[in-house]
Amino acid sequence: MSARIVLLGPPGAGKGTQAARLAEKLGVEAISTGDIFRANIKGETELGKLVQEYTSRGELVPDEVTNAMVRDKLASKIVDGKAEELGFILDGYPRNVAQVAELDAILADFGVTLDGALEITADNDVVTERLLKRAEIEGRADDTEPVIRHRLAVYAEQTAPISAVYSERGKLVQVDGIGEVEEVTSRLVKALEALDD
Ligand code: B4P
Repeated sequence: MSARIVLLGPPGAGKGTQAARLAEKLGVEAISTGDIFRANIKGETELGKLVQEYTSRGELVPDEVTNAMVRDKLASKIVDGKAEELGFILDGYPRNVAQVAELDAILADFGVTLDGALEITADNDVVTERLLKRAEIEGRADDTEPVIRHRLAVYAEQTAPISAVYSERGKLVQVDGIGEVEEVTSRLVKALEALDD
């Protein structure tokens, strides 16, 4: 099975939910840039102070900050210099074309390649409903209606185009994100097998 995977899809498509499930199945770590930012904001670290204004507005954090953080995180996962054994599910990264190029560069520096990209699809009405429901439970600062609308616009403008990049490389499989969580996981596992072929 593939073990170096990026998970794409709009906010609320289920990336975080599915990344954790897939990572467990594959025995690799799920790395969520959103989770790392939120942990830093909560811990009031320098990074947290720097990114809070962007995440709370639903803007992308500047590339130089995100790229450096992802490079460090992936490098820290290499055990005994054996980069070929590095496995991950990246959730929320890359999020624009420049980040795709940086991920290519990071992996090239490590001497490894990406197995592929899985894109979870879901329309704006469904994801908005899910995020508003999450707002009632978790109260995330970026799950308010105006910020969700802005996140979806940022997604359409900056993130959606990267699917075409992976598709041109023959590295993209799209998966319907509508349905029960377990059902979506089964579709993703099948999609992983398709990437392996
Ligand atoms: P993220 O944390 O990545 O937020 P997200 O896109 O909203 O996805 P999330 O993982 O939370 O939601 P999910 O779809 O799993 O990013 C937050 C912010 O961080 C960004 O706006 C940006 O500012 C910054 N950031 C992150 N990465 C960055 C990068 N690379 N570059 C620059 N900035 C970056 O789930 C949503 C809800 O749906 C959950 O409540 C879940 O329970 C529910 N759900 C999931 N699957 C479901 C299903 N099948 N049915 C019903 N509900 C479901």
